Amino acid sequence: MSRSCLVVLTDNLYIPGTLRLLESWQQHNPVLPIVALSRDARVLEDSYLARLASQRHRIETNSYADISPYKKSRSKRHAETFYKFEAFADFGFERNIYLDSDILCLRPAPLLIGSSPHALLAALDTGFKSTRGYKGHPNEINSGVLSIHKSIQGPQTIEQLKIIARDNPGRSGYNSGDQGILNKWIHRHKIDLGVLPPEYNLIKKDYADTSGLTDCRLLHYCDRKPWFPQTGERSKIEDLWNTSR
Ligand SMILES: [Mn+2]
Repeated sequence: MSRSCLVVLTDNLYIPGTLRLLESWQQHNPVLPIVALSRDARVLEDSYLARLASQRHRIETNSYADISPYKKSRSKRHAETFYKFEAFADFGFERNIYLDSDILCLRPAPLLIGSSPHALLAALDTGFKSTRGYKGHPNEINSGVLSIHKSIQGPQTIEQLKIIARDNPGRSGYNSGDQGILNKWIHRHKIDLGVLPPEYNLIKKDYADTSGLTDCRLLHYCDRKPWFPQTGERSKIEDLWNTSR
């Protein structure tokens, strides 16, 4: 029995990223049981995903219906951002290693695979900028890479996150979406956080900036997604998504 599982959250827009992430992970790391989560039953039927995943769970979206994330947002996708809370469910493993589908694994990630004394592992969000409405916390984490210990898995955590999302969903920028809620939750519930080095979640908003790639383990495509149709030149960083096999 493996002590950790890999958890991914996907839908019909992100499935190309999910599959590429899993392929790249397996290229550099020991094989781990994969848990795939989606609100969309058809996506969970994807033959490649079905072959890879040892557990597939359809997200019960009714329990999120009363959480309205962005008052002014036009983005439907963002309304689903809170489904990431489901990565905190208990799937029967000591640690859930959650990875965003817009991440590409370039090198081994031993700190995610080994054991850790901390309840939660995450890297800091290097792009974080506080606003008038949201000052953030001393350690503002990025929610794209998480290692979640059994002690904080289960319905109680998911309910704590939903409560914050209902009462204090945030409005814009870093104070919106799942990441803002997660940071508030870490702070409010004094979660024991271990900070991962930046190469475990190298956040790229500017794809022309190729710094940090030589020791990067997990590359996070925070701007346009490399599998989306695109006109014009692709950057070297976007090319990596296709060629680093
Ligand atoms: Mn992401």
